[in-house]
Amino acid sequence: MFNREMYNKRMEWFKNDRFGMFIHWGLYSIPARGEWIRSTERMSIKDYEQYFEEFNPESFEPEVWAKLAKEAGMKYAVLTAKHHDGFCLFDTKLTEYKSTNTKSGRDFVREYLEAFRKEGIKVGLYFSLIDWHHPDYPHYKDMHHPMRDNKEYEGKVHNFDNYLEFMHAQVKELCTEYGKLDMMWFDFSYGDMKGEKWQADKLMKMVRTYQPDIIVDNRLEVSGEGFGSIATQNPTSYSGDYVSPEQIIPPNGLFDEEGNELAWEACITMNDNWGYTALDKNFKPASTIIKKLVECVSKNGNMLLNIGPDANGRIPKESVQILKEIGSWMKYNNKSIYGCKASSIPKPENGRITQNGKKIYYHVMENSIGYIPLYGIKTGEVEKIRLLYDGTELKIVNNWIVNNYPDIVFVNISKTPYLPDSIDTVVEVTIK
Ligand code: FHN
Repeated sequence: MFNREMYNKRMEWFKNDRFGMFIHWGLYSIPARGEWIRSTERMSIKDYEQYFEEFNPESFEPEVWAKLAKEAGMKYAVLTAKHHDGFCLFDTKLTEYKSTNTKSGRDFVREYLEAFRKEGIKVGLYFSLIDWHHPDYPHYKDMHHPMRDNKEYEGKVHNFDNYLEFMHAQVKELCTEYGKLDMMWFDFSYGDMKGEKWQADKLMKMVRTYQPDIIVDNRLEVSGEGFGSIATQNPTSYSGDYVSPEQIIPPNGLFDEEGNELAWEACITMNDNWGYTALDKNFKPASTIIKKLVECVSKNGNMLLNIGPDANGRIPKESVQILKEIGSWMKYNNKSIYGCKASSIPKPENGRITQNGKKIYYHVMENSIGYIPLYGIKTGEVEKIRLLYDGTELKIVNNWIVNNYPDIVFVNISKTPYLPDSIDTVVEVTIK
């Protein structure tokens, strides 16, 4: 039975923190053509073996990653403990296909967890339900397996129960040997590979036995497509805790069947790939990402922003630059993100609104001619108005220019045609 009270309790930090770092990193960082390379290029285990032999990320310094995440204002992080290729960044006892058996000899999951916890960042692990390295994972005619159209595998029998035992035992290792985990990011269900096919009820009961407060995404039931039973009044035991839209911000936010707000987290790449992709320089400007983070919060959502470190363990310089620029904005404006949610005031034409109780944050992204209109509040409701970044008092304008519009509060935030912050100038209105 779904316990709504316990659910609300464990979701508190998630709904408060709003901004996290996704980290896709593994053997696929060497060929640098994306984390699906085995599948897209139909590589056999043997073809892919060279990367296992080579993997030795000498520049891996999780402290540097953690400091950068903190500087960017990120409050939680999720690292790929294992992606679809089956390679484990942790010292699992269940397969030899793990980082401690590479030249590096390191348990990267453990080091990541320590470094991020030290910076006060909540820690999550991504765990692929799919495993293209395991002999008992379906190969031929599977929708995604690298050998899906290789006739050599036609008719091969795979003992899926055996795979499930292995997969569950790996999740147990992560849940029992690495301290408190704040989040588990299962990825992903497809076709009939969903729900009880993963023995999801048993899996989730085990996860919650060892990590009672852990937050889990909804992908034991769905992929980036579909919401799953968390959007219904009767979630399954494995519904997960939130919806995980991928590469999209839900246009109108998300609501459950009864119209109640639904927790969600948009996972977004900085360029066009999750894993390090050397030729992909299609990075979104920091200004766009800042505006999109605000958009998520204004619709009751979170943003999980991805980095794909290279084979050496270094975060691409473009991503570093973007994170620093986001950090410069967050440093002065984070009160309009953390603890904030959608406002009942509709989106204004000059930007967006986030709200935390009696504090309404007007994110002004487009300048006006003259005074700035703050929609949805009346003069009599206002206790005070401040520019968020430096606390400057803003007086309500009362003159012949604005007097025709008594239902809108106007302020003067700049004597020049330019907004003080061209990306997003945040005006904090405290209401009575
Ligand atoms: O196939 C993966 C993909 O590589 C990546 O990990 C994303 C992140 O959300 N999830 C899957 C596709 O939905």
